Amino acid sequence: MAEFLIDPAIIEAHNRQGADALAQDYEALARSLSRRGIDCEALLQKVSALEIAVPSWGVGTGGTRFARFPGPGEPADIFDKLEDCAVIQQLGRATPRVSLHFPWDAVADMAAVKARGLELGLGFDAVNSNTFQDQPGQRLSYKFGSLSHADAEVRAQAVAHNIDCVRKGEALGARALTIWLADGSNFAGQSHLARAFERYVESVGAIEAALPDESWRLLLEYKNFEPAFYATVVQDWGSCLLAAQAVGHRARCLVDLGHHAPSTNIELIVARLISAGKLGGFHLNDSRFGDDDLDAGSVDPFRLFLVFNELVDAEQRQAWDEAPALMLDQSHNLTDPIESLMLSADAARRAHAQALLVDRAELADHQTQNDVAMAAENLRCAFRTDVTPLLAEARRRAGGAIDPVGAYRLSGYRKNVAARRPLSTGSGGGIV
Ligand code: RM4
Ligand code: MN
Ligand code: MN
Repeated sequence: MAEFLIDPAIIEAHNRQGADALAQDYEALARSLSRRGIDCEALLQKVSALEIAVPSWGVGTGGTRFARFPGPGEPADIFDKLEDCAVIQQLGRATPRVSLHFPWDAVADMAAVKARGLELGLGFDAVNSNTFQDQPGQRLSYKFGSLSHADAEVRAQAVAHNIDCVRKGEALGARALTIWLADGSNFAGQSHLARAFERYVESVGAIEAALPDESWRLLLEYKNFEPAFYATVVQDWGSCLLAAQAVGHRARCLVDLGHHAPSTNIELIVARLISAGKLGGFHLNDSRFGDDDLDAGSVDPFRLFLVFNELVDAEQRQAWDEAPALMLDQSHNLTDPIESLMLSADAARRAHAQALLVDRAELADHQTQNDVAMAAENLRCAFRTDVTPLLAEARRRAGGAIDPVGAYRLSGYRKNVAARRPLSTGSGGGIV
């Protein structure tokens, strides 16, 4: 039995207020879905099974390159972060695992972190390495790169850090390491484009060889720009796929939705990576420009739906050996991170539910007949279905809140932690 940080009586009382309306809305939805030949209960089971990991770095207030405006009661260390993640899970019931980032979340006794997670009802998802910053006391600098650095000693240091992250992940019971690489150049001629990539692949190969067993995955991120603006070593899915293919079957590509140019067709990339057997996972968020990490589904929910549409299609075609891992990767500059993360997990489940509503036999017919209007309308029909009562009912049945943000506000959790956690500083810009 998990230790609850929000008094279950508060959730129960809040749920009681919304119970009648939800029962009516759920019944109405079930009736309208049944007219479309869809069993609402079966849909609810599938939606309830979708789990999304929460990033430990997402529960702190983020910033822009210019400034960070701290929020009240920000977590000071990994144990505080776990508490916030536990609240997200207690209310939302969609996020049972946390993704840690090292060295940000490193402590001497990682087993204590695992134990605390267990107490709070949390498990651990992919661990993340960080060679995009220098740490105090670090022997060699990453100013000019890490895994792709021209100097073999710097590369070895970066490889060793990643292997250390894997060991920490083992202590937590995690099964994947995610690498996002900041390496690249700002000037034409600064680095040798081909050799830098070769060095990256060699380094990643060394990390892959150090994975504990066959069940582990090495998830490689790509990003089109920043902090390198002229050339980024792993700038796109093509480079990422080449690396994953060169390294071996445990290496897969991770699609961070925010790591693309604004009008990129991400669902097409998803389809390609599935075909290649190399789609390892997602960092979900929404984005206007690239790596601005807005809340998933907050700007363009249709785009999120189209991504999930590819996933459901692949699942039903049995087009993969394993489903990709789903994680959020967001920066919350203006909102309470706990609220944003609950709403984002809900957005992911919503997109999944809508994708499950697509009538794929009918869609295939429209595609065969080249009935463009009806094919497009088929997808929009699924997207337009308001599955809000289904998502709320899934939470309620799992012991969560019908309205997670409402229950959270009622609980006074933020005020309580603000009273005991030291105020964090707002100086300087921040990446997350
Ligand atoms: C990067 C990338 C990584 C995350 C860092 C903090 O842009 O998305 O996943 O580890 O930000
Ligand atoms: Mn990411
Ligand atoms: Mn990012």
